Amino acid sequence: MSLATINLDAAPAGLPEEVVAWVSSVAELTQPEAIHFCDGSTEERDRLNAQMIASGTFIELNQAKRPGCYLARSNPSDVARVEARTFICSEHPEDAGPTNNWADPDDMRLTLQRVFAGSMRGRTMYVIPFSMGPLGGPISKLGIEITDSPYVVANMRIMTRMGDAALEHIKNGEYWVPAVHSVGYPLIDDAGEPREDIPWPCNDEKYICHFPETREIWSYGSGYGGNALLGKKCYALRIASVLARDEGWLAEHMLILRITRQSDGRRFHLTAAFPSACGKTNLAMLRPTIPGWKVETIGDDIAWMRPGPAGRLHAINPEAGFFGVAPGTSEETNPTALHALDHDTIFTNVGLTDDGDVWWEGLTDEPPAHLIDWQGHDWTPDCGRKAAHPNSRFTVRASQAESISPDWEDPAGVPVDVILFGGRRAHNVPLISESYDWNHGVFVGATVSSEQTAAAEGTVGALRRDPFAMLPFCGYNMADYWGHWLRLGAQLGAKAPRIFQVNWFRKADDGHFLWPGFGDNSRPIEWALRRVAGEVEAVDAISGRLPALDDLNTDGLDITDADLEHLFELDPDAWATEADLTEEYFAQFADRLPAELQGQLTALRNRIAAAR
Ligand code: OXD
Ligand code: MN
Repeated sequence: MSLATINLDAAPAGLPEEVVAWVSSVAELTQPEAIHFCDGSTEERDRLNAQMIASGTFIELNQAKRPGCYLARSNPSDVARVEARTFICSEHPEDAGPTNNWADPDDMRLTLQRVFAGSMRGRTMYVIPFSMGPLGGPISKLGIEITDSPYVVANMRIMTRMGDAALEHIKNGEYWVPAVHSVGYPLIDDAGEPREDIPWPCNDEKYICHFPETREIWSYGSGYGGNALLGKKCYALRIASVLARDEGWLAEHMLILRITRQSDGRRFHLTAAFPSACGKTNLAMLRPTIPGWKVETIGDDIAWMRPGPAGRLHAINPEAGFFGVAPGTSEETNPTALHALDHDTIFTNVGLTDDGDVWWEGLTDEPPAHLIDWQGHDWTPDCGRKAAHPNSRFTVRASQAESISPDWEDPAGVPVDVILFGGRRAHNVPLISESYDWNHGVFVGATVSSEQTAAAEGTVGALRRDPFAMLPFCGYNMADYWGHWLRLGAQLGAKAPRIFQVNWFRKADDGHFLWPGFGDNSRPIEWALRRVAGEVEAVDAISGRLPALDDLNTDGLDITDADLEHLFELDPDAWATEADLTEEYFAQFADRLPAELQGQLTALRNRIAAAR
C-alpha cells in the first residue's frame, strides 16, 4: 500500500520509505478513518484538548486556579500497568527468563493481527515521532508511536520530545523504534454499524507486547500510563535494556540527582533505584534538612547511562516529564512536585472539587466537605470511598519543577558518582551500607527486596524481590542482565560509580519507624558523598561498609540513641536466613546465574560466620 491510498492528512514531506511502509501497514491493519502526523505544536495541542473536552475525555479545571490543567477519569478497570498482560516475545523462552511473562513471537503476532484488525475504525490514527533524551544527543534515541488515543498524544507531548523536531532526525536516517498502540474500541463495529465514543475507551482484553529481537512494541486494550505511553516503560526500559545490553550501556529504573556542596562547590551526581511505594519521587525532589547542600533534579524515574569519553558513566533522563502518583503529594511531603502542578498539568483519576480544582488523599489534612470522586460520583469525607484512585497520576513537564537542574537537558549527561539501591525493609537492612566493590553492589542490587505487608500479597513478612527495581521492566533474562552489569563494571574499573544500599523503612520492635525519612534522607546521602570524596572512614560489616555513628550528620535530628543504633544493627542469625532466601531466589536462574553472584553469596556467608 502506498501513501496515496491511505488517506493521509498532511503527511510530512520527505518521510523515509520504511516509515511510509510501516505507517501504511499499521493503517491497513487497523483501518482508521484518518491519519494525523503529530507536529508537536501548541496549535495541535489546543485542538486536541478542545476535542477531548468536547468528547468528555478531558474536564477543563478552573483555569483561573490551574491554567492549562485538565482532569481525565479512566474506566475503573483501566487504572494501572497490567503486569500479567505484559509479554516479552523473545524467540527462546529462556531469553525472557523466569521473571518475565514469555509469549511465543509467532503466536503473539497472530493474536495481535486478530485484535488490531479494524481496531481503529472510525478513529483518527495519530503518528507521534519522539525522542527519548535531548534531541540528537549521543545517549538519546528515537521512536514513533502510533496510537488512536488523543489522551496518549497529550501525555506523550509532555513526557517526551515529540513532533517535527524528532521527525527531522528520523528523516535523516537515524535509528528509531516502532511502537503501536490501540485502545481497542473501534467506533464502527464488525457489521459496519457506527457506535458512540465514550470518555475513556479501552478493552477488557489487553496485550502489552515487546519483541526484543525486532525491537518492536505493540500495546492493545489499555489507555493508561505505562501501558499506553510507550516511550516510558515499554521503550525506555524494556526495549532499551535490550539495546543497552547489545550496545554496552545501561537503561535503568533510576532517578538522577545533582548534589552540590556549597562550601566548596563540589558537585556529585547520584542515581537511585527503588521499587514502587518507596518514596522515589520525593527523593527525586529532595529538600535536604542539613545545611550546605543543594539538590537539583535531573530525572525522577529512568536513567540511561553510557561510558563517556573519559571512561566515566554518564547519565541522561530520557524523559521530558513526570508521570507521578498524586496521593500523598503535599506541601509537607513534596512541595516541589506540588508547586510544579500549578499549571499545564494533566491529572488522571484524582478528585474534582466544587470550585473546579483537584484533590487527593494526603493533599490537605482537612478534606473538602464535598467533591466528585475519580469515578464521577459525589463524595464526602465520611462516604467510605477514596476521592482519588491510589494510583491516580499527574503528567507534568520536568522543567516545571523548581528543583530542576539547569543542566538536566545536557545531551552528554552527568558523570555518576553514586548509585543507590533501596527497598522497603522493616528488619535487617541498615539505613545505609556501602558495597565492598562494584560486583558486591551488583549482588546487592540483584537481591533488593521489600517485605510484603498485606495478607493479600502473601505471607506477611515474606520478601518480594525486585532486583534493581527492574522486575517488571527488564526486557530479557534477569540473570543475563546482572551479567551485563558485571561486565560493564569491569570495563569502568576504578572509574565506576560507588554503590550503596539504603533503607528508609526500618522499624523498631514496637512498630515505629526508626528513621524520619523525607528531607532527612540527605543525612545518609551526605555520608555516601563524603565517602566518595575520601573524607570519612567506614566500618566493615556483614552487609557492607557502615558509617561510624559519629560520622552520620545528626545535627538537629530528633532521634534517640537507641533508635540510631538499631538502624545499623546486623543480626548474624537473621542475615543467615537472608542468605538462605537469596540462595533459594537465585536457584530459579539455574546456569544463567553469573558465577560471580554465587561467589558474592559465599562471601556474604563468610562475613556472617566471622561475625558470629
Ligand atoms: C511508575 C512505575 O509508574 O514504576 O513509574 O510503576
Ligand atoms: Mn517507575
